Amino acid sequence: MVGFGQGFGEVNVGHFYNFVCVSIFFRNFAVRTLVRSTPQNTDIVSKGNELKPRIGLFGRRNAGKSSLVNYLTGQSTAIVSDTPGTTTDPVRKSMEIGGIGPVVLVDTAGIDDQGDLGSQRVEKTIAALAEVDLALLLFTQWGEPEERIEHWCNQHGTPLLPIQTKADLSPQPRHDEALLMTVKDPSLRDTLIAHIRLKLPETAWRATSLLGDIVAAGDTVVLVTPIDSSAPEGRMILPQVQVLRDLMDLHAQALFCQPQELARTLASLRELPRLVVTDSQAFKSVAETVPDAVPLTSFSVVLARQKGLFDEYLRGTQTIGTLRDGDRVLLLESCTHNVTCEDIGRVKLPAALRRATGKDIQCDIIAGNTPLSAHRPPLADYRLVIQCGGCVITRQQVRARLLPALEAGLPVSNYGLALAWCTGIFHRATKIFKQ
Ligand SMILES: Nc1nc2c(ncn2[C@@H]2O[C@H](COP(=O)(O)OP(=O)(O)OP(=O)(O)O)[C@@H](O)[C@H]2O)c(=O)[nH]1
Ligand SMILES: [Mg+2]
Repeated sequence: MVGFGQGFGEVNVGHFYNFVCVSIFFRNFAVRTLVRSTPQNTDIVSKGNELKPRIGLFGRRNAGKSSLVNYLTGQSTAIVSDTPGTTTDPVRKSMEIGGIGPVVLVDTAGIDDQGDLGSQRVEKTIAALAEVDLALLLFTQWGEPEERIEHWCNQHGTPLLPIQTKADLSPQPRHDEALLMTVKDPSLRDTLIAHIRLKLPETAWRATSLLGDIVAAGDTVVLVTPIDSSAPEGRMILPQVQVLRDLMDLHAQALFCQPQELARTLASLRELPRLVVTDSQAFKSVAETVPDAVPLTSFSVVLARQKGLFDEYLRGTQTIGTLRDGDRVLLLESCTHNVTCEDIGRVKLPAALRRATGKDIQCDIIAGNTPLSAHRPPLADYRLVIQCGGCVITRQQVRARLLPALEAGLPVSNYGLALAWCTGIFHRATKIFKQ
């Protein structure tokens, strides 16, 4: 009897499991067809970390998050154990997804962790949630913790893929839209990848042109870059390289020069350039040389448009004109190593703000990933938040970084736009992008 009962049970579960997998197969046939019809991005062969979309794995402790990272990457990168709370800090692992390119998987600590340390881990998990382009929500049972993540994603517009894990143990679906998964079945990997491909927004992985709406094939663009003591040895900095590459993709002509050679460079052209892009620090002298008829902007402004919340920046920057004595401004710097940024954030921008406003303004700076919630004084004490160009982070990470400020109703700006305001060229530097 016992044997029959066990066998009967296994057969039933097995049939149901097979039925579920077949349903998934047919459901995903449509997915595959759709995925195949999306444009192939074969020209992207490698990306820096700042361009790789982030896919986060969230769920309760023991939901199978680390197992799924290993399943997806085909490597035993993440520690897997049946002890709840094995993963403590977010762990990042790169992998390649066909048709998309490299992505970063972010394995996180369980969202149901408890105690003092546990709640600190949950805080880190929520911070990771804010910076991902797609959240995979893993669960074996659906309840309050899952609804909390779902609600957060709905509120912040983060795409969510619910995944019911350990379907080999319990294949009964517990959520209408969830994908049934088990790491015991290697054949489900393609289905999972197809769903990820479908859910990951194209804006997260397809690099958008920086100047494609302004510059056409055959146009000439002059790029002004001072080579001074803050310029790195023997190379150009990333924003300059990015703009150059964009212009080459657009089949435009790019002409580099230093500020002192700008007049000669312009005079050597048979017709006026379509655009001049300059380093922010040289903006003032460059603006005096470039004729009014030629649109002028800065590398930082070009990058702010691609990476940041440009409309919010345009509005927020005007707050500089209303700053009063004693007001505090918070500067956010995403890298902790770039000497040029340190120079701007710690010295040039605070000095420029004081000079431009004639007010005694107190500037504080946060470098790296320190959560804004942990910063003292609290956000409410600030009149304005100014974010750096974010050249080492993704667009979603810039958004995540500024989210607490936006939620607190604080105006936000950007290094390039704030410097442009302080040197009196804000309107000129942004005019071309408002037309
Ligand atoms: N049967 C079965 N077991 C699984 C599956 N996925 C994970 N497990 C097991 O579930 C346990 C927990 O897996 P982990 O991947 O460590 O879970 P986690 O969500 O990373 O857990 P924390 O790091 O503690 O939050 C381990 O014993 C895994 O072997 C699955 O699909 N089927
Ligand atoms: Mg884990």
